[in-house]
Amino acid sequence: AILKSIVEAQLLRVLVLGGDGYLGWPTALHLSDRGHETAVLDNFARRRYDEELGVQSLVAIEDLDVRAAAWKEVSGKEIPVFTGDLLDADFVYDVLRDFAPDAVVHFAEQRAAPYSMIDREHAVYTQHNNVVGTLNLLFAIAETNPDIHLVKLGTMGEYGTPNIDIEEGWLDVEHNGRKDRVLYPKRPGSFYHLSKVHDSHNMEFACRVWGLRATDLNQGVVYGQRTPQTALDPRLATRFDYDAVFGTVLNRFVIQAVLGLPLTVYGTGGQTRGLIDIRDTVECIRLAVENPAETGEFRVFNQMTESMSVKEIAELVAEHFPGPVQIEHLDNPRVEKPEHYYNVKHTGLIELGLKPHLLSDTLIESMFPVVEENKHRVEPDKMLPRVNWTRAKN
Ligand code: NAD
Ligand code: USQ
Repeated sequence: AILKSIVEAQLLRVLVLGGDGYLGWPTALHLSDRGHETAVLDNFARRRYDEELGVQSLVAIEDLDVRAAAWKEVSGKEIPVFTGDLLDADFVYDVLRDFAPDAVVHFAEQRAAPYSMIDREHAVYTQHNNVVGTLNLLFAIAETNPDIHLVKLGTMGEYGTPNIDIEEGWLDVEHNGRKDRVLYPKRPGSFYHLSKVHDSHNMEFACRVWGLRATDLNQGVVYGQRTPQTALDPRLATRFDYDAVFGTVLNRFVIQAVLGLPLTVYGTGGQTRGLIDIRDTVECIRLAVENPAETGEFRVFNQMTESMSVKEIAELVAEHFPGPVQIEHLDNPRVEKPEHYYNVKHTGLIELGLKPHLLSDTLIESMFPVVEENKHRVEPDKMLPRVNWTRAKN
């Protein structure tokens, strides 16, 4: 049945922007494996942030060309590599003309909230890189082929933690006896998360006025490192960040548990977030690509599979780790509500066929061994948060 559905699925040309990153690379492999003609684009900014911060991925990663060659060896499939910056509009137009994609999957942004809160320079860099990169892309799509389906990574953090249910992108409002459907109100928690809100508005406008088609995937915090394709060869591994700037919460807690370091819960740990397994991320992208938005439609999915408070995440890691684990509550360096209502609608991707991997089922087998094999690469000093939300600094 799986073979039949693969044969029946329309094979597409898909360009993955940010294809050298944590999620972009495994997504490119998943799409290529599925039979789509897949290319990747990246400017390697992420590798430069590592140099700037003096950190490295927990798992060693190969250069993008080496990864693409390894994939050819393992699968027989080509993944062409385009090297360049989305801020270079001519380059973006040229790549769209050259590769002529049916869909563009856009991961290529500065994605760490703490990085955007270091100082003015990092906030400006983040918003300029993210907002202008996406704008260049919208213009290039509109001019070269407005039929291209843009699949864009947004974030659950666009919504913040409102005291009402979080809908999928849109909200039906009744006000003074009249009704309308409006973009869901946003209250993000960092200059990075704000950049995603600005992107969403620009995309909705481009769909409304130029008739583009776009899917905005408001993704929760991702965990995990291996996918069926990256596990085929060590040269296909994707990055795994543990430092306090780029490491995400569950990945960090797992690494801390293996290293015997206390799990760093910020504040009370009552703050609740949406989570998703990396294997579900790549599958959600496939589902969005294979089921495009309509012409003129700005479609939004909440790409998360379960919600959990930070304290619950720490307790779960401690419960599953086969050894002693200490949980430490640090003063929260961020400004965020410690306790709040959190109820998110996330049925769109399930309706397209997503079968989620839930956290408690899969944590031990998929993550502890990867960390164990690579723990000698960790610098424990880089685990402690140093970026503070309350200080504005030039
Ligand atoms: P990542 O930093 O590992 O990958 C992003 C890639 O984009 C990097 O390889 C980087 O070099 C590239 N890039 C950045 N700016 C670019 C530019 N101007 N031109 C060309 N390439 C550029 O990040 P990731 O964790 O893979 O996240 C990918 C996307 O998913 C981001 O947009 C992020 O906001 C979103 N997202 C990530 C998570 C998560 O937990 N990792 C959760 C929700 C949403
Ligand atoms: N946290 C801790 N201890 C830690 C690290 C984090 O308590 O050691 C807490 C934070 O205070 C926060 C929560 O865990 O409340 C999540 O933090 P995070 O660093 O894992 O995630 P976040 O900064 O929100 O950003 C990550 C990705 C980003 C993506 C976002 C999805 O880096 O690209 O957009 O997750 S979401 O959170 O849904 O907005």
